Amino acid sequence: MNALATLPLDPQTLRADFPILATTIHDNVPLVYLDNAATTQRPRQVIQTIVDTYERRYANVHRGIHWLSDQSTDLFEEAREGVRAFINAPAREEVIFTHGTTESINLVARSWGDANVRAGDEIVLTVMEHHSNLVPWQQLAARTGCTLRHIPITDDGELILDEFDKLLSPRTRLVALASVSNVLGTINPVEEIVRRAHSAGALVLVDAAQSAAHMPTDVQRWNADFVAFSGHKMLAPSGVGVLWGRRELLDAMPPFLGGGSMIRRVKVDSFEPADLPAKFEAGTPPIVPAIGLGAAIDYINAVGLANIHAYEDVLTRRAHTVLAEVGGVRIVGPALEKKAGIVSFTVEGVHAHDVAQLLDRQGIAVRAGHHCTMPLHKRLGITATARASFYFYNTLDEINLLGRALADAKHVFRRR
Ligand code: C6P
Repeated sequence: MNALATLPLDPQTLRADFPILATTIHDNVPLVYLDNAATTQRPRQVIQTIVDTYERRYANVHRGIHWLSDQSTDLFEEAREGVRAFINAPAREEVIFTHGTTESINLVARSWGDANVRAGDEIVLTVMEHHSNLVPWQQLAARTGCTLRHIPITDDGELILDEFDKLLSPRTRLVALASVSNVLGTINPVEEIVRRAHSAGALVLVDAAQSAAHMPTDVQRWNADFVAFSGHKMLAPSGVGVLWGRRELLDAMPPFLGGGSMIRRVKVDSFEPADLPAKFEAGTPPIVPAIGLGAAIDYINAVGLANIHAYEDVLTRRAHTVLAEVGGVRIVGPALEKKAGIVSFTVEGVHAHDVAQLLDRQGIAVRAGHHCTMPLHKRLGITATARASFYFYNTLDEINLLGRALADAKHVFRRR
C-alpha cells in the first residue's frame, strides 16, 4: 500500500482546486501556506460562484420586486439554509449573517448583554480567548458594572475545569469561550462546559472561529445558546460571518444596528423591528460573500469534516516531530490528542518575528506575534510566538520543509 492510500484524503488532488497554492514567490520558491488560522484560501468552486453571481444573478436582496433581485435573494437564502444544515441548527431564522466572528460576538454583547446584564452580574471567559471574545465583554462591563471572571489554564494550555466550577455562581449570566484556541490549538470540552454552565443557570456563547472549518459543529449536540464564526476561515470570502442563537433568545433581544431591512414599520419617532433573521441584519448584507460561504460549505461537505479533522491530525503529529528534531523549540499547547491543527512555538534565542521572516524567505507563510491573545501570552510568560496552522491542502512535504527551514533559521542566528 502506498503512503497516500493510508491518508484520510488526497491533498494533491484537492490542492489543484486552489490556484493560489501554485504561486511561487521571492526567487521562484513555491509558496507554503501555513497561516490557515488567520485565513484560509479559496478553491476555484468558490471563486467561480462569486464570478457567476456577479455576472448573472446579482442584485440587492429582499428589496426589489424584479427577477434579478429574486435570483439574488434565492441564492442568499439558499446559503443561509446551507449554514443551518452545516451547524445542525433547528431553524433557518436562527442563522444571522454578520460580517464575521467579531461582529457576531459584539452583537450578543450589545444586544443581549445590555438588555440582560446588570451591575454585580458575572460573565465567565477564559484566559485563552481571542481579543474578539474579551474586549466586547470588557466594554459591556464598563457599561453595566458587571464583573468578568476567567477560567485559568494549565501550563499545557488546557482549561482547569475544577476552577471553572468555583467561578460559577448564581450571578453568572454567560460563559463565553472558544471551541478551539487560535494559539494553543486546544480543543475545549464545549459540551461539558455548557452542561456545567446551564446547571448554574448561565448561557453559553461558543466562539467557533477556529473549529467551524476543521471539525463538525452541531449546535444541538453542544446545546450552546450562541455560536459565532467567520466565513474567511472556512474557504469563503472575507466580510461574512455567522451568529447562530436560540430562537427564543434572539426573539427577546433588541436589534443591534438600526437601518433598512431590520424593520417592519417606521414612523418619524419610532420603529417596529422585523422578525428573525432580518431583525439583526440592518442595511445591505454581505450578499456575495454569503453566497460564497454557501459554496464553501458545499466544498467542505464534499471533502468531509471527519476526513479533514483526521488528516490535520496527521499533519500536526508530523509538525510536532519535525519541530522536536530542530532542538530549542518550545511548542505551546496541550498533548496531540487534545489539539487541532495549530502549532505555536518559540525558538530559543530567536524572536518570533525573526523566525517568521526567515521562514518567509524560504516561501513559508506563518504568523508571528501575540495573535490577538495578549492575556494568553502573558499567562504563558512570553510576548510572542510563531504559529503554523494547517488545512487539508497542506502536505507532509510542506511540514518537512518547515522543519528544515527552522533548522536553517537557527543556524543563521547562531552565526550572528
Ligand atoms: N483569528 C488569527 O490569526 P474575525 O477577525 O472576526 O474573522 O475573527 C476573530 C477571531 C475570533 N475568535 C478566534 C478564536 C479567532 O481566531 C479569530 C481570528 C485570526 O488567529 C485573526 S486575528
